[in-house]
Amino acid sequence: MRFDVLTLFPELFEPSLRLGVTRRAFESRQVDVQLWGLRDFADNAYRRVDDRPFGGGPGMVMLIDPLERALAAVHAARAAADIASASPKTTPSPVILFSPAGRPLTQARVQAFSRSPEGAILICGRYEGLDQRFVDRHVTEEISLGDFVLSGGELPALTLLDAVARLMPGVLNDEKSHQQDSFSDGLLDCPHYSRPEVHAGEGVPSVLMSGHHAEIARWRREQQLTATARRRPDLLEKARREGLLSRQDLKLLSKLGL
Ligand code: 9D3
Repeated sequence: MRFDVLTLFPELFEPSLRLGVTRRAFESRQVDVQLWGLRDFADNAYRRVDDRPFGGGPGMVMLIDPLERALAAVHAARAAADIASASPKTTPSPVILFSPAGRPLTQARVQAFSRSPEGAILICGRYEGLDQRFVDRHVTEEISLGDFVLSGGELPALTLLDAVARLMPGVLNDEKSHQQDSFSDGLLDCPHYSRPEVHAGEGVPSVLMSGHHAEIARWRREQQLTATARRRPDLLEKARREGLLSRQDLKLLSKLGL
């Protein structure tokens, strides 16, 4: 799939796309990221991409004209690549704006992106935001990372790309870690331990050294359920509602009074 990223800071993306397990997905073009520097679409004289808001107030607004020229270039490049491809598509590309006013990103949305052949056009805002007329005409979805304030949409875009890339086949060494991901069954993860067996006088839970696979699985599930009940009761309620808990899970929770 292809992601086109419109940003004032394309250099911010390049190092991250070359690191870690997700690098495989980006370098193989399984997740094909094309970066577009918004300043390249400014009026040549000043390379200006922002101006003061009508009506006054603090901060600057991203100008509609450079944004529209950049988006037109992206649409043209995607159409050209699509016509050249073996299986041209008919669905229009989603245009995603990262914005504090967007809907929070979820693993369900990440999974949907990872299964969509068309990918998306990602727009990273800076300053106070974009001219609303651009949003109204072109943006199909606004996504936030949560209720805290960042200085722009670049880190949210990188976050989405990372989350999608690690779901590509062959990117994680162990395919099972997908299914064991926190949130794929709606629960938090269990604790993990490795060598040394004793560190600063502290051992590891003895069940993990017992070699009893069924007991280990039961202990881990219990850890997941209790951690989720204590830290994220909202997630436990959701897992209950969605029927993701087994009869054994429910029995254990009621035994623990959760
Ligand atoms: C008081 C008005 N501010 C909104 C909270 C203005 C504002 C702050 C920060 C406007 C834009 C930004 C830049 N943030 C993003 O572009 C952004 C973001 C974020 O700040 N938090 C969580 N998710 C995201 S996605 C994009």
